[in-house]
Amino acid sequence: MSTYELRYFSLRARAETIRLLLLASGSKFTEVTPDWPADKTQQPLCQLPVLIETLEDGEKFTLSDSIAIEKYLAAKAGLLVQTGLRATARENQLRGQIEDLFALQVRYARGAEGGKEAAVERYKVLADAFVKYHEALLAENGNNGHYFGTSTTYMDLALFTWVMFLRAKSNAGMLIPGSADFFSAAKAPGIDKVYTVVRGDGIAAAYVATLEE
Ligand SMILES: N[C@@H](CCC(=O)N[C@@H](CS)C(=O)NCC(=O)O)C(=O)O
Repeated sequence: MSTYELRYFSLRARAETIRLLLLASGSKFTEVTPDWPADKTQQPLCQLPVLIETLEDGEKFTLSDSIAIEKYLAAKAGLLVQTGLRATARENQLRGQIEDLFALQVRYARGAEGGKEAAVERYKVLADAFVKYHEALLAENGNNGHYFGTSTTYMDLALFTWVMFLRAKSNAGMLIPGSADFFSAAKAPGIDKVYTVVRGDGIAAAYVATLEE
């Protein structure tokens, strides 16, 4: 069985779905927090997260980019949608929409004043469209707490960590003001159901236990 090293900052942000997937699959892994920016150039693409897999025979596989890492781990755990190319394309689209909003949060948190305003305006438009689109899709699937079919897949997990990121009290000061409101239970009941179902799903139990730590 492979073992893993996950390199990231001590933040619940871009590596959260990766942590969830490692715990959900019962993988043996260690977390390393590089010294930043001193260790920046030691990373394959000068950024984090980075995953290093050590295979049973000692071979190493190093992967950068959060979504690539997530999809690799989800595929290994059998958590990607397996009902055809269109479902896979939709899964990629939905995950990409989360990334668009996440990138705007980073722009807001890190950007200069003018950049902040532009990030807020863009976020409002995209979050509104996101919620409408996802609510329609989830309703089409019977509002059962899953994007695809009747069991938890990668997209459900990704949505869970996104909503968790928005709702975490510890993040409140750095997020776009009001950004979580778009995703409230009242305004996004289908999305909230996915959040609740994943939180109570055995697959997320090991991860959820870490939230109380
Ligand atoms: N597309 C990349 C973006 C990675 C990224 O922006 N990482 C940030 C942390 S969330 C980073 O390494 N920042 C430190 C720096 O650029 O110096 C991914 O999803 O992994």
